[in-house]
Amino acid sequence: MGFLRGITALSNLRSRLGQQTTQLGSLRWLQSQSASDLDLRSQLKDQIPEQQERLKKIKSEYGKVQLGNITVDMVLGGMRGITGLLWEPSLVDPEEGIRLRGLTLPECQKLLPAASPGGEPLAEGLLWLLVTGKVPSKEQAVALSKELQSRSAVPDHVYKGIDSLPVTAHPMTQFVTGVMALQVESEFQKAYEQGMPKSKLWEPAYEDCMNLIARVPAVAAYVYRRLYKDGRAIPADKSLDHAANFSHMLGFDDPKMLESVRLFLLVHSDHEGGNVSGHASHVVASALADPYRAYAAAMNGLAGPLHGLATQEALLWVKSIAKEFGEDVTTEKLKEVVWKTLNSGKVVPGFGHGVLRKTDPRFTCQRKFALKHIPDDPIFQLVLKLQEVVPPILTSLGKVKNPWPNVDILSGVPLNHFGLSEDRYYTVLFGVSRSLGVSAQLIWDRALGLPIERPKSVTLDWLEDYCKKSA
Ligand code: CMX
Repeated sequence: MGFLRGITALSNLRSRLGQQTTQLGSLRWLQSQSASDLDLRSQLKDQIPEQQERLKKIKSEYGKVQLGNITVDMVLGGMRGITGLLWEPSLVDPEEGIRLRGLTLPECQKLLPAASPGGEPLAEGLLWLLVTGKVPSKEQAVALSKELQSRSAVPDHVYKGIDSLPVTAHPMTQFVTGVMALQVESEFQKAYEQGMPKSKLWEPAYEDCMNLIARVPAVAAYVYRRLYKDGRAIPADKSLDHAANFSHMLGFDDPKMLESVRLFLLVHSDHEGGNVSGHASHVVASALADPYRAYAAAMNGLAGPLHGLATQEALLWVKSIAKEFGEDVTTEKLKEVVWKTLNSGKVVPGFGHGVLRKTDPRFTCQRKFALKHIPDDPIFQLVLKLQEVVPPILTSLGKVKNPWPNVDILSGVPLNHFGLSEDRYYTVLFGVSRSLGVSAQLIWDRALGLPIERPKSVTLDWLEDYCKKSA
């Protein structure tokens, strides 16, 4: 025993001595390092310029190198031109623009049931079209309206969740918080947990999507009333259609405002699947996350300034021009403003597009509406001038593929005219509209049993090696 204890004591001493030597070594090594060597951020900052140059070089020297059916340009260029998603409710042609289930926007306006003869389509009819591909009768649209109303009650905890945020939180943050609070009632999640087979999952997906569409207007209206009005929610009016009731809950009952909201829901409802919000919802749902989670993901993408936040940015921008230079600002002054925006490193909001190569038909559709209902609105007049001034300037940059106006430069103008003037709220309106298209696809995702999405990614090292070998 004594011998054994002696051996243990010796080995403990050796290991303590060893530790001390190592600690001394570490200390010396530490002393030899500069503060920036030990700081992750500084290390990263040093690496970035080199990697940026590397990326540029790969693009310029090897952009056209093929990787199977695609090119290096496509891998590095936000996957432009890669057909990689199935999306049923709509399709965007670069020259012609959007078709909702094969119908152009003017065709939708002509064929879908309206609240009054010749008026803008009912959102319920539009939803029917997006889900089934068929133009509904007025009776079918009214029946769907009743179905949505029967699903529209929002649990109190949703409002409490929103109330827990500071009022300074962006309206989209408050809206998405409300959407995630709605998620606790997901039928899809329950059904999955209970072992529902994949082939039947479209049914709870349908339940969630319809509940979501029915409830988001009240959630959105609550955010609006909390931020900009007296904080008291306006109860739903069951005699109104989906869009008109949304307008009513926001606090606007002018018949022309109701028409503006119906048009807004139409033009923003869907834009095929590759845009950030559509794509985000699709990929999240592909993991069999429920429709609330998928829609919330879409909304977080929509809140980016290059996508749906452009609605807010465009209105803010045009109004700031009107404020600074007056409504009858000269063309020369407008050119200066556009250059100033560009030179400050910003994009010109409401112009350009990732897929379209012509003026956005959603812009044209709203222009027609504005000419009919608010022809003398000064902000509308200013947008018409910008429509002339901006494209030649963007073209002169030599890199912009589409210098023409998109949906966002005009979509806020009629609503602004009728009193909804809070620019920062506009992306929430866009989000309520998108619930229609995104949900229609989420139902089909599950009905068609689409698989989990898993595109391949590569590293810069891999890409460079591959390009060099190919060259
Ligand atoms: N103002 C300034 N520069 C623009 C521009 C604009 N309106 N549109 C494109 N460009 C620039 C791009 O930033 C890009 O510059 P870099 O190469 O220096 O990065 C270059 O022109 C090429 O871009 P592109 O291929 O023509 O367009 P992208 O597909 O890259 O981007 C979009 C498309 C919409 C993000 C871009 O046109 C843009 O930023 N527009 C303004 C924001 C906007 O209105 N977004 C809403 C779009 C509709 C929607 O999703 O709701």
